[in-house]
Amino acid sequence: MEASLTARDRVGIQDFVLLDPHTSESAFLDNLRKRFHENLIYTYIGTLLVSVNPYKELDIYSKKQMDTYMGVNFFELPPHIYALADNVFRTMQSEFNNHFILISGESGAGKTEASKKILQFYAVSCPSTKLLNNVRDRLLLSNPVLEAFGNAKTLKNDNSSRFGKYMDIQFDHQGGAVGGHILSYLLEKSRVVHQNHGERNFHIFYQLVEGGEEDLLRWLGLERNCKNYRYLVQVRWIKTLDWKTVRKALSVIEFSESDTEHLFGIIASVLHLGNIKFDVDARGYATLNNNQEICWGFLIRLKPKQRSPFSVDHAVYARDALAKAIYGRTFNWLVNKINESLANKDSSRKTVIGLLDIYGFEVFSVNSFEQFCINYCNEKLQQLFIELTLKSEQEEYEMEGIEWEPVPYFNNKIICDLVEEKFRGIISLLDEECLRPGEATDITFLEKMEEKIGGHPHFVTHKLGDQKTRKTLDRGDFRLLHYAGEVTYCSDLLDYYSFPVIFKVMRQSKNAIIKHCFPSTEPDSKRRPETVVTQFKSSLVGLTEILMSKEPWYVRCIKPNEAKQPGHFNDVLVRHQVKYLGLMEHLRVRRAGFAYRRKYEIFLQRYKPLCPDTWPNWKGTAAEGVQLLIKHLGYKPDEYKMGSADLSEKIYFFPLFVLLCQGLNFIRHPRTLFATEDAFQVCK
Ligand code: AD9
Ligand code: MG
Repeated sequence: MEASLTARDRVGIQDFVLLDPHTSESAFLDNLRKRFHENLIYTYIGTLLVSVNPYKELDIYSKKQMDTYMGVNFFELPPHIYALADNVFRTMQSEFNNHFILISGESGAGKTEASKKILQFYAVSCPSTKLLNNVRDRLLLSNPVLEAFGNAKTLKNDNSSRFGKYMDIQFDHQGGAVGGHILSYLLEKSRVVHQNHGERNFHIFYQLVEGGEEDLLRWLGLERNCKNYRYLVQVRWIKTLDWKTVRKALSVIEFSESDTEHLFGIIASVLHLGNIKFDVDARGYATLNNNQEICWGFLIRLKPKQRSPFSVDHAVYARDALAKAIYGRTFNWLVNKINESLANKDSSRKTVIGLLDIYGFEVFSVNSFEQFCINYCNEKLQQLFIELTLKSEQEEYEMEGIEWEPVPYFNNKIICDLVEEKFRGIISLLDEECLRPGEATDITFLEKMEEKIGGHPHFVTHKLGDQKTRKTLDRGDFRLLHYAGEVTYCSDLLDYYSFPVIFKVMRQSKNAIIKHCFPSTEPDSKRRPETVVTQFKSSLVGLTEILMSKEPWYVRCIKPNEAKQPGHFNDVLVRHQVKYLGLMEHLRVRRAGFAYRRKYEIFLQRYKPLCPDTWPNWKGTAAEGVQLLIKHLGYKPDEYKMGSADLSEKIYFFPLFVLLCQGLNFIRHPRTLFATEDAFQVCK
């Protein structure tokens, strides 16, 4: 007994639900810290997995570990990302429905690593045939390619995802991974032309310049020195995947020689583009020594029946806009190309597990359009988590007629509304300003926000005073009090320049990818296209719909320190994350609620051997059987509850679409047994 107490003291508890019912935030933190120092980075809250970034390689991801977790009951082994992956897989197999794993946490917390571990687990644990191995390799190798083009070093993370990624892995009846599909969300294109101090451009640029074969570099007109390229001036060596890995990955996912040539041609031309320098002519307009057509596109903006020459600033802006457009469109082409290679042509029914790995919440000293979008995206995901866990779980008790003391929680819907509400949300106001090119400025946008949403408790500007946060603000800035912390944004979110001349030139390119990315059916410049932020908002609505039609699972990643150091557990930093991730509330609902719930039939099936005299001649209903069984096992009335929701009430929980696809068998708890923690111990 004493020995086990000592062990528990040392390594903490592997499921927070087993902590004292009145667990304080400090006790929660103590448990996380204890485990972290023992290299036990995973802890459960029921089926939710909390993961603390160890910032060092741990010997827990071997093939042997994978085998250990394969097909084993979730709670029977120490918490692990493999246990979660396996549980999701087996639930999908037995219930034949679709699932998703939402991996969240701030920048550098370990989301991308977690998603890679899950994918690797499926790659190893799924049935294998020659054909399936092909798919498996492509699924795995899509990662290094997308990381090369979509990740970069930031101050928060040396391998920070600068795009959002949702990946569906499709499984056949036997559980073989037969295909996949990737959706990408808003790449941070501005990084191509500008990086903050201490940050880098996308990895691929350095991989090419530093690792590219001599012949290739010569052909591309590149020198092996990053310092020679304006877009790469801030060179700092970091460990990334090497050039050869990216090359090999490209060939496995069916990129032809000519595809890769064109792709690297584009990367090189972006670098060359960045090095174009403009001079000033006698009238103060931008000129170029070089008189190529593309250069002409940078110097003159065609307005109807009028040519207006550019200043140097304008010309630089046009050059950078082109570099961003080329890179952004090429990235989308890349994702489509990968999707073609992952596509499953067989039309038989599949089930999917979706993996969501999005850029985490981030705060820098200067935060602009990209941070606004990234943090808005994180608000939306937190909102989804709240909707699906804290809110729906409490509603379920109400519906099942179970006595319940509501657990209060902070609902960040108020912040989502502030950003996205029709007509008066920040995005709407931004759209309105974008409709007034030439008139609208950062300041008019700011004034509009002050007028329309000045009274909002989560919005602050210089003029409104700093009562809400008591920190000074510059006139051009505004601050949002996000669920995860305060962020000050500069108000230059407006972006309305378009350069049709350059795009026309692009269409004449001999590079097949460029030709494809700048089609001649480009929406004409007279019709106002949707602004980038509105497109982003719509894509997030689409993502939410995709997720809501699936069964959710959660991995909440925590960053232990800002210095990316192993062994450092910063209490203040971790406490803050525990707070805003809503982990205490989630635990309270789980703990005060019912850790275990099973459909009567399933419970009976599994535990009737504990009461062998009664079966197999039992004639009553499943509910009566459960009553009998738990009485026989000696449970007291306050240790369990019998749910009473009927089928029609339960339908409310599941989107009609899923019901139609899966048939009524899908409904898991038409009548549910709820058990308290002690009862749950036996059930385990
Ligand atoms: V961002 O929002 O994309 O900026 P992520 O994705 O949350 O961020 P990432 O997974 O990239 O963070 O992890 C950051 C770094 O932490 C990795 O490059 C690893 O060096 C380190 N890390 C994260 N998880 C683990 C792990 N399970 N084991 C070892 C880890 N190292
Ligand atoms: Mg990431």
